[in-house]
Amino acid sequence: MSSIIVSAEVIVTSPSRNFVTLKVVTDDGVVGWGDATLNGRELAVASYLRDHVAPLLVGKDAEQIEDTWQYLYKGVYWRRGPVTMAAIGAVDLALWDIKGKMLNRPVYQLLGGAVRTGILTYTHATGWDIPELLDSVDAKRELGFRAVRAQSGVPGLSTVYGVHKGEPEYEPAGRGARPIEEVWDTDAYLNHAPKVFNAVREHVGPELKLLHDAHHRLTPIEAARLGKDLEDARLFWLEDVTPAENQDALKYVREHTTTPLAIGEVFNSIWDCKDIIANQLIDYIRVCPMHSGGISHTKKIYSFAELYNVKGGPHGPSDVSPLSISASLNLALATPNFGAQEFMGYAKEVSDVFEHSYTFEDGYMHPGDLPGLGVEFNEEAAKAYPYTPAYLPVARTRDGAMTNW
Ligand code: CS2
Ligand code: MG
Repeated sequence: MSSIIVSAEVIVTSPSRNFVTLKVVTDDGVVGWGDATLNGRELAVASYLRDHVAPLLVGKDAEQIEDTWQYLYKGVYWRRGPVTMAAIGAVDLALWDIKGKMLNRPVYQLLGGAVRTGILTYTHATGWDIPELLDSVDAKRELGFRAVRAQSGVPGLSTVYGVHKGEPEYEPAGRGARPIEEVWDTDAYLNHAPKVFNAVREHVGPELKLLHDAHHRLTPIEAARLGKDLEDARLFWLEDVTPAENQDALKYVREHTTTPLAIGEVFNSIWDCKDIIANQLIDYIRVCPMHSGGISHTKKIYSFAELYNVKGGPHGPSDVSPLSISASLNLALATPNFGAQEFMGYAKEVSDVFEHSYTFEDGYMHPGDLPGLGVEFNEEAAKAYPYTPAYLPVARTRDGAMTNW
């Protein structure tokens, strides 16, 4: 059986939100799909793939996944970065999908097989005030989740990351030609957060795994204060307490608190992760297999993290497609050092385009046992959802200065 790539095509579609999908076809007609969605910069990755990568894939052997990865990483000179690594990630996902289909096995079986029966999965609960948040947490528990991320409104702020205003689900990217601008007030947030999480822990009892995302907004000492203030709430993890570029900052946080830390969703290569893992500055690494160079590269990050007892905790928002979720679940099933998979879920129309086989039951997900990634892209259905620009918000402090959204 030959596996020479005869075409590579990029499809941008927008069922409820924008997604970028790579379609790779071999001379035997095997089709592999890869996700290449970078929220707010989708067209940059689409062009990188369409204009610079797809022509180079034609004629290559689809079975040579690692060599193709090395070719696209070392052969570009300008290495790393979110656009480059999402493009490489999409190719990697598509080639693993093809290899699984050629061998009639799900990808996790090609990664060493399952080391667990299911993948602990967390989802998002949100509320503008504490009662509304408690109702949202209860609703997620009733769905069977054993781990829930809680995000609440902050008195005095009209918008807060992670909290939606009545829309069915939280979608941060607003449609339009320019990002919306939000106001952020760290003091108000730090004063309110302990009340929120003590109330949630009081309400749910000791069993439920509680998570929270600070979304890159704190200074090191503010992060240390928040971690300390939330210790009674016994979080499963506190995420993105500080902007991840300055990893040494976490040494100060670690000195002050035992609250477990998770960082890495904006990382895109092992080089971003090396020091933060080797210096034990985090407990969970949040890389998403597509954004961090694909299954092949993320597996290397997880293996490195295993040396330091750091666990995988992959980013799984609604702004990566079901192809990425399935890639993440396949990798998680075969990874010994694993914590929890994020899964926000999708609007109904996403399933019209991405026909997936992963399942959720009693708090755990499983990728299913269809060959490859187990997700098929419906090209006809995709035509009904044309791309329109959408951007993540920007955030300013009350004095008007830019801050981290
Ligand atoms: C968030 C993301 O899910 C998370 O942990 O940090 O939803 C993030 O805000 C979005 O992926 C940005 O597009
Ligand atoms: Mg996050």
